[in-house]
Amino acid sequence: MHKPPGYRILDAESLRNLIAALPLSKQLWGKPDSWTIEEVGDGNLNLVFLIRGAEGGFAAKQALPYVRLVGESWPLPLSRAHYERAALSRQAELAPGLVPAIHHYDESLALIVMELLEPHIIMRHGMIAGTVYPRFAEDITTFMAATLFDTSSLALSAEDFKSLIAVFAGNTAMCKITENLIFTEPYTEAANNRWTSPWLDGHAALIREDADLKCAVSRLKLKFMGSPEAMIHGDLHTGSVMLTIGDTRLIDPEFAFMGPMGFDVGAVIANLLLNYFSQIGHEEAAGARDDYRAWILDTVESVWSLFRCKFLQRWEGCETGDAYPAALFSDTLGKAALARERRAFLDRLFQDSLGFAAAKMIRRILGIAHNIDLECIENTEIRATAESRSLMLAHDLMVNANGYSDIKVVTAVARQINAMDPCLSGS
Ligand code: SR1
Ligand code: MG
Repeated sequence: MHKPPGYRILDAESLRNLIAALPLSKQLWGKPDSWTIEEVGDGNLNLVFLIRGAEGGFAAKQALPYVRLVGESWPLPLSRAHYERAALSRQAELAPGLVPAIHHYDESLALIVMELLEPHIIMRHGMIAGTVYPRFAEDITTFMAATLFDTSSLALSAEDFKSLIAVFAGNTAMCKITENLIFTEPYTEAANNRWTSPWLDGHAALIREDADLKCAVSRLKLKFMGSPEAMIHGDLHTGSVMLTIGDTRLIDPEFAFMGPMGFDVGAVIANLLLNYFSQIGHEEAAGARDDYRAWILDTVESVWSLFRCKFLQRWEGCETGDAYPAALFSDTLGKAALARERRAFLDRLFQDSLGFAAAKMIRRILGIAHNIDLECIENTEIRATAESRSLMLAHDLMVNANGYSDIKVVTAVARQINAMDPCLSGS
């Protein structure tokens, strides 16, 4: 593994010295030894420090040369910080106000010092607590429509589009994580896999034996590996969202590359649905979270319908992309054909998004990296009920995506599955 000269793993004191020597330290006020610095990273990969002075603060994220979740036995290139910075910079231009500002970048330390988001919290935690986020659907769809449409060949010239492919082409190690952990390992007897045993043993075995499902997930993997449609965030789950009631920021695009748009849209839908099914483990009495469940499913519907609308609007107002040259569609018949073409494109993207959502739900239950939404349910039987309901929906979404003509069908089926007898859904 390549470690740039000068790379060292930081701790609070070495970070204090490093920041103190930078001009941005003035924004913290007070002497460096008065700053508080704590390492708070709870993700799978990196160190995250919060640095607070008398008047302000920063967040500093450092890539480790290995996967934090597993340790040094699983090396991982530091270059992910380079791609994260490249993606964050591009996202800041395309979706202003929806990503944290970068204040300093040190390539040799794989360190990004950025805006401290306070009092924002990770969305997953807020949803476990039952907090409604009224801005979320608007903000996430603005982000996805802008970043996905504007980095595609629907908006860009052929030259600019290919340059963007080149910018992210080296992020192969991060793609490989996704290719293995999402599209392969949950469908085989991989050493990394784990699930809520013994309740889900049967589910896990059925998934390993289901040839149709394995074809469907491999079709999605093919699309992930070979469809550079747009610059995708690449890991857009609710742990990559920091928010308050009135402000939403998307963080952590270290998996960014030119990939299929549906991978991002599907990640958002999947993580909302996983949280929906997890609510049985968070409510104080049966039904106490029903209003919250309704908000989650409304949000799932809004995410797709607002995204579709905003993406179409961007396309309708854009004549710069080389994929559909404006000159071919300038007459009345051409305009009508292009309008139909746009809708057909969105229909295909919807199907892709449901497939990717399904893959993301299955990996969080049977693969290595689980979601706190489900993991924090201490009663294993209740957790298994939530997980098996999630698997039931995911399985159907993946093999039967064409049967879901509309996002409201997805939420209706989720509601039905959630109402099933726990014994049926947990067996
Ligand atoms: C071993 S890394 C596992 C997962 O963590 C990240 O958040 C990605 O989702 C990745 O798949
Ligand atoms: Mg992350």
